[in-house]
Amino acid sequence: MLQEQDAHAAEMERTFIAIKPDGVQRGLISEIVARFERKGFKLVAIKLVVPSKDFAQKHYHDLKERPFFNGLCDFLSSGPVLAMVWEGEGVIKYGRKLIGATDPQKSEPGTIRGDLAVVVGRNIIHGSDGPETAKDEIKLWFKPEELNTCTINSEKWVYGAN
Ligand code: IDP
Ligand code: MG
Repeated sequence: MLQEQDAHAAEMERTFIAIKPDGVQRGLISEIVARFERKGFKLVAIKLVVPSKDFAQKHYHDLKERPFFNGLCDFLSSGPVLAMVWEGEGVIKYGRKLIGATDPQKSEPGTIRGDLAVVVGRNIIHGSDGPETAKDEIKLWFKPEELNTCTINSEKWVYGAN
């Protein structure tokens, strides 16, 4: 049983997910949070923040050469963003699956962007694209003490270890 638990702990990962100002303004918070929650992922941190433009530029630093960078950072800092950390086995990759392709026109129906967004500049949600970015983004948006370390009882029902 201990081995099972250790294996489970080793597989655990965390990702940074944010509902951008368009998703917040459109009243899509509960719809989006519900999809991650119902899947069985664990909510580790959540807060509503209005990032400064400087902060938005830090968050999207990888894209600074792209023509849409300035508009993107203006947009991210234009209103409240729901910043979250979700935990679970495979949550980084599967979170991206739940979100769908960057361009909502190419996102499958059933995904968040496929179901709830129409254009790439207003695609309502951000999700880390890999383990390194997840680590960096969680560190940028949250202080360590904002991350919940409580055990959630439903985990044994999601993973089977108990
Ligand atoms: P991702 O959000 O799916 O990871 P990225 O390529 O990292 O996509 O781009 C970050 C964000 O920049 C996108 O979510 C979208 O809001 C915006 N973006 C990406 N490509 C374009 C574009 O061609 N025009 C306008 N905005 C774009
Ligand atoms: Mg990205």
